[in-house]
Amino acid sequence: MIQLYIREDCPFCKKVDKAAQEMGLRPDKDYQLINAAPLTPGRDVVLKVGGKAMVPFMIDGDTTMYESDDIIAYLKSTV
Ligand SMILES: N[C@@H](CCC(=O)N[C@@H](CS)C(=O)NCC(=O)O)C(=O)O
Repeated sequence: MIQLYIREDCPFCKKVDKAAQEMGLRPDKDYQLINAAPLTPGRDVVLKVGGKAMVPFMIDGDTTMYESDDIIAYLKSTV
């Protein structure tokens, strides 16, 4: 399942989540939202896999991506 690392207070994260839902994707069914606020396990994954302390961050198998617009474009083209 696509993993989307987010922070509750992040407008770019909200934008991606909203776009995903508008595409018909369902949280917990089609993609997983994971809290990546500082000092969370999700933050550790973002840093380890992506190398940058930035959200939103997406993992879909071997594909990883920062940048909300890129993630939305990826979802549109692949899902
Ligand atoms: N251009 C990026 C901006 C992302 C961004 O600025 N994210 C902020 C949160 S809203 C961030 O990662 N801040 C640093 C942090 O959370 O450690 C995008 O569109 O995704």
